[in-house]
Parts: sequence; C-alpha cells; structure tokens
Amino acid sequence: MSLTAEAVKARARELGADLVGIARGETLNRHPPDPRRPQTPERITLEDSRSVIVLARRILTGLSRLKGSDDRHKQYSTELILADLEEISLKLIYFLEDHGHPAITVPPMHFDPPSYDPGGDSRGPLSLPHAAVEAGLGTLGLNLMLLTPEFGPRVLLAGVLTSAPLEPDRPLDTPLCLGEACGRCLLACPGDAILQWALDKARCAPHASPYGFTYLTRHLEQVVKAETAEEQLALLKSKESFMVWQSILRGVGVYSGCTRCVDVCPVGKDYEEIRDVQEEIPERTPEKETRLAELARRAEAGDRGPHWAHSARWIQGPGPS
Ligand code: B12
Ligand code: SF4
Ligand code: SF4
Repeated sequence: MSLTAEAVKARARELGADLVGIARGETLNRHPPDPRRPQTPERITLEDSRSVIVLARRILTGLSRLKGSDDRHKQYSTELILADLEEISLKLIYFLEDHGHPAITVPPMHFDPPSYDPGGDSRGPLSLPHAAVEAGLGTLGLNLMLLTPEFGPRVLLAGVLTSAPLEPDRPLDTPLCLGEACGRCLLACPGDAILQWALDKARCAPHASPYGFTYLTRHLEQVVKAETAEEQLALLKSKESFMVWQSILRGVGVYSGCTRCVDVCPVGKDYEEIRDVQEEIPERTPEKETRLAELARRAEAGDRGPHWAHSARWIQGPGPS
C-alpha cells in the first residue's frame, strides 16, 4: 500500500505533534554525530529504518514562563509532555503498520545500557536533536540543543523508524542560533555547563536530572552506610525517600529538571509570549559575562573554538541531502 510523506505528517499532526519532519535513514547512517560511538538507524533495525520520522511537542508556554531551575510543577508537566510524545509515536506506528509498513519507536528518554555514564554522557539509540536537524526541523544552538523557527529550543522530541519509502524533508541551510554574540543560555545556566558549541554534561546532569538514577543511588548508599538501625529507619522515612517514590511513581524530575537555557533563548516565534518574564537573567555573574565577551571577541575574529568543526554540519544546517 503506498503512503505519502504528506499523509504521514498529517496523521502525526492530527495525533498532536506540533512539528514533524522526515529524514532518510541512509543519511543518518552516513553522518553519526559521534563516529566513535555511532548512533544510527541501521543499528536499531537494518530492515525497517528506510525513513526516520522526527516528532516534536512544544513545551507549554506556562512552563517556559516559570523562572526556577528546580521547579517540581514544571518537572511534573514536562514528564506529561514526554508521555504524550510516546503515545503519539505509538499511534503513528499503528497507522504505518495498518498501511503495511513495519515501524518502531525511538523513545524520547532511553539510554542504551552499554552507554550508561554516571557523568551524564549516556547515549540514546539515536541522537534526536541531530536527527531533527536532518529532518529539517531546525539547527543546533550554542548548547547543542535543537532550535526550531517556531519554538526555539522549547520542544521535546521523539522518533519513529519505518520501512516506508517517504519523501524526506529539506534540511535548513541557515543557522538559527545567534551564537556567541547572544550567549543568553550560557548566562542563565545554573551549573555553568554551557561551553562554546559544547556542553559540560557532568555539570548539567545534576540540574537536568535532579531526581534521576544518581539521586536514587546516592540516597540508597546513605541508607546502607548509616551507622545505626535508627538512622537507617529515619532515612527510609525521609523527604529524600518520598522524592524517590514520587519520581518513580510519576517520573517527576527524573528527566525533566532544569530548562533555564531553554527558557531564555530568544529564537522562536513563541519567545514573544515569554519575553516579559525571561528577558532578565538573574543567574548572570560578572565571571560569566567576561567569559562570554571573550568568546564573542574570538568568534568575531573567526575563532569558533575547539568544538565547532565537529558539529558544524548540524549548527549551520546540512543543506540539501
Ligand atoms: C543523555 C541525554 C542528556 C544528558 C547528556 C546531553 C547530551 N547532549 O548528550 C544530560 C543529562 C546532560 C541531558 C540534559 C538535558 N537534556 Co537531554 N537527553 C539525553 C538523551 C537521552 C540522549 C542524548 C544523546 O544520545 N546524545 C548523543 C551525543 C552524540 O550528542 P552530543 O554529545 O550533543 O554530540 C555532540 C558532542 O558530543 C560533540 N562531540 C562528539 N564527539 C566529539 C569528539 C570531538 C573530538 C569533539 C571536539 C566533539 C565531539 O559533537 C557531537 C555532534 O554534534 C536525549 C534523547 C535522545 N535520544 O536524543 C535527551 C535530549 C537531548 N535532552 C533533552 C532535554 C530537553 C534536556 C534538558 C533541557 C533537560 C530537561 N530538563 O529535559 C538538558 C539540556 C542540556 C543541553 N543544553 O543540551 C531533549 C532535547 C530537545 C531539544 N530541543 O534539543 C532530548 C532530545 C530529549 C527529548 N526527548 O526531547 N540530556
Ligand atoms: S539544562 Fe540547566 S544546567 Fe543543563 S545546560 Fe541547560 S541551563 Fe545548564
Ligand atoms: S540563547 Fe542565544 S546563544 Fe544560546 S542557543 Fe539561543 S540563540 Fe543560541
């Protein structure tokens, strides 16, 4: 049964996707973001990865208007958006399979077990921001997140691989990020984790994933190491245990922590709806400002730092594939 790219995209939008783009599996196979640890569609399924459909759900405007970097309300709603994306992917897969094309999801938050890194450099089966660039949804920013013309970085992503031979989208050929001359993400980052076209993942992870696996293991370690049975019982009944329980129950704060770099980015038509709250950046410090000014000065002179060349394809936009 023949199925067009337009029909698939229309169905994805009907299911709730805010943005949808399509890349050829072969293009992603040829351009793994980190060739030393390749994340490619063919490694997930050789048979059914001819097309890669990338879905985006926008982050709620109300959430981007909150200023805290550890806001439980924000964490809860962000997890609901991730769950929504999972459901959209699943229903899209049934649609594809009902039309005779086997398909499989690339989960929005999932690490390949062999890639687990307590320092934050774990890898998904595919890097969704890079896949989204190839599918024409946007380009990467100074912090290496996907920026889109519609919502800037304020989107969460999911992917679907399918055997269907769908017409791919044309990647953007102009960068969206305003670069070192902007650097608002760097100024807002509470972990001071944003470098020049790179991210210090170990510094970001405790903020991005405040109640994740590391929080759980650290707490359990304290319980195990407590000197008396009374201390152990007190730790079992502590607020920390409650946070672990609540996070396991509803996902709150497991993958949905800090979004300061996301909230303050001026790219995206939606920024007008949050500018009044986010224009001021309380996390600015003289040290950050000096470092950013130095980066801007060097960028002006043509020096984009040690990480630029490696990611240029996705920062600038790969152009037609
Ligand atoms: C692991 C992970 C994390 C880790 C590591 C982040 C990372 N970029 O890898 C931590 C915990 C730090 C993290 C943080 C956050 N994350 Co996260 N995370 C993921 C996850 C599950 C896997 C990422 C992955 O596989 N990366 C792959 C590697 C290759 O990417 P990379 O390191 O950026 O690659 C470049 C560099 O490594 C460099 N490089 C590589 N090798 C070499 C070698 C040399 C020599 C050099 C110089 C450079 C270099 O170049 C590469 C190519 O550009 C994805 C989901 C997914 N499957 O994509 C979500 C995802 C990327 N995260 C997301 C989000 C929203 C966040 C947070 C905002 C937290 C939150 N509240 O949700 C922060 C944002 C941090 C930031 N500024 O990027 C979204 C991003 C959406 C978007 N608009 O882009 C995703 C897609 C989840 C989703 N379903 O939407 N995350
Ligand atoms: S998610 Fe927070 S800690 Fe991580 S890079 Fe963005 S602003 Fe920094
Ligand atoms: S805040 Fe500025 S520098 Fe950072 S990603 Fe957005 S446009 Fe780029």
